[in-house]
Amino acid sequence: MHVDVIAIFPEFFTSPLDCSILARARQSGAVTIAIHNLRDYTNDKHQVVDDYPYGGGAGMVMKPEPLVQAVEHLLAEAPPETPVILLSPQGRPFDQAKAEELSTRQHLILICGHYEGVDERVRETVVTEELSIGDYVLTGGETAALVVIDAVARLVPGVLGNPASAGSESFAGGLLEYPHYTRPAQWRGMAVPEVLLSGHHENIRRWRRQQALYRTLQRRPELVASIQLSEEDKQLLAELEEDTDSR
Ligand code: 9D3
Repeated sequence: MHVDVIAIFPEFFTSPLDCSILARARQSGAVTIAIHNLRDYTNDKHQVVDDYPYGGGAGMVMKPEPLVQAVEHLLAEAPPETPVILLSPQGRPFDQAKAEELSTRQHLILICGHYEGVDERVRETVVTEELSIGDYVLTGGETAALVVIDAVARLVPGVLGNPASAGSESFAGGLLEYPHYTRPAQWRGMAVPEVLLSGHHENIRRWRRQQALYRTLQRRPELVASIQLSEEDKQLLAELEEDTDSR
């Protein structure tokens, strides 16, 4: 997969994309990422990328011409139907299903918004979809682009060593994860649950499923409501209601 990012602060991306799994993905060639400085697509001496809003009001608006020049330049080298994604607070909420969908694409173009917003005609001209990463206010679209790149890149085949680790976790199964423990078995007076030391794989599987259900019910009840519970799930939940020990 190739990702082009258009930003006014290209330096923002250097360390996050040069660390850990993303650095390895780039070195291996499974994911290539190019950061483009929006100012390189201006035609004036001062490389101006923003201007005052028509109608007045606070803040500045990103000018359409540099953004559209940048996108058109990148689209010329991209496969047909390449998504052009604007990161903005007005976008559809980004989620795991969207990450999975994007991970199947050969090429993505991400536009990081800044200032009060982007001239509406950029959407009409080149943007194919608009994504938000959640209902909180960021300083700009760069952090959102990093979130999207991180969530999508790890799903690209070959990026994670073990293909199972991409799937069997929070959200992939629709539930939050069960609690994890490692050595020592006793630590600061706290014991690892007995069942995990028992070697009884079926009991461990049931305990983990029950814990995942319990946690999700406590913390994210809307997720439990959105999945299809098996007969075993219903039994595990009923057990929790009668038995304070299994919580
Ligand atoms: C007071 C009006 N603000 C809209 C909520 C203006 C505004 C704030 C922050 C305009 C742009 C921004 C910068 N944010 C993004 O570009 C952004 C974002 C976000 O703030 N939250 C969640 N997802 C995203 S994606 C891009």
